[in-house]
Amino acid sequence: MTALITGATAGIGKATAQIFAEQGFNLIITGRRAERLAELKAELEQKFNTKILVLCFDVRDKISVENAIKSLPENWQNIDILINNAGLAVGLNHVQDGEIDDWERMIDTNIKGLLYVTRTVSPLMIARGGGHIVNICSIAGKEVYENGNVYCATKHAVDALSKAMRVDMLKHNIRVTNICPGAVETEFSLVRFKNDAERAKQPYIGIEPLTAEDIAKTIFFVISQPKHVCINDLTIMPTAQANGSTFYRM
Ligand code: NDP
Ligand code: 8X3
Repeated sequence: MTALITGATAGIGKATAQIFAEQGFNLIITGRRAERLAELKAELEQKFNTKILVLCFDVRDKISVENAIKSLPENWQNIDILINNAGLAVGLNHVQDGEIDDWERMIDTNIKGLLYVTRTVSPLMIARGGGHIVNICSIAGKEVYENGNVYCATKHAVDALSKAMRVDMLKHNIRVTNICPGAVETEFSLVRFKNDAERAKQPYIGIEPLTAEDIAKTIFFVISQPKHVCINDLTIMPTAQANGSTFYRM
């Protein structure tokens, strides 16, 4: 089995690569930070009996996405599982104070990037008669919260696209799963707060957040179901988080 994971240089994508490699999957790991991808490949190939292929590209660049995936050797084009994970939040402001560059980064990465990758990989799955696409959405794709505006809108788009893909790809035997986590402690908050490490810790103060491994295990559970079972939509939260904006902090 071969899986392609976008955003494997950190957080949920990296943890997913670790679990999949442990389970013997061949992996195509992608992201923009080439050094981290090379390190992860070396680590996983040394630890586990698996093959790892690195593709370094920015999901926002549709030509790079197409060229990278089309450059895959023929045996690596047999992609069984696509994990559309690469994504980010940048900034946390009211709409009237928002930075337009931040909005564009989120829209270009979370919506357009996911579409470019899906547009390139799904025909390969169709040609082989099936596959499984897992879109990493968010609780922000189910609800909105103060200051979340554009990030929430991008994840609502992912939620809609998961439903739409499920319909369009039904006759091609492609399962589509939408996974919606609450707060997961990764590099996400550091990116959202533009490398302000102190500010980045705040969302996790007084709660036990989810870990990247929690989500990776959930992804593995979803893709391990028998062929006739599709988990369409899964929301997973820290016990101390009730919804997009309600936390119980000790
Ligand atoms: P991290 O910041 O730890 O990891 C994000 C990954 O996305 C990195 O590997 C990064 O790789 C990749 N990425 C970002 N932008 C691009 C780009 N333009 N092109 C290619 N790769 C890119 O965050 P998480 O692991 O937490 O986030 C993963 C997904 O989970 C995101 O879609 C996020 O929205 C979602 N999510 C996160 C939650 C959380 O609380 N952490 C909760 C709910 C959903 P590189 O920088 O090397 O390109
Ligand atoms: C990330 C979770 O609650 O910060 O998608 O939007 S949240």
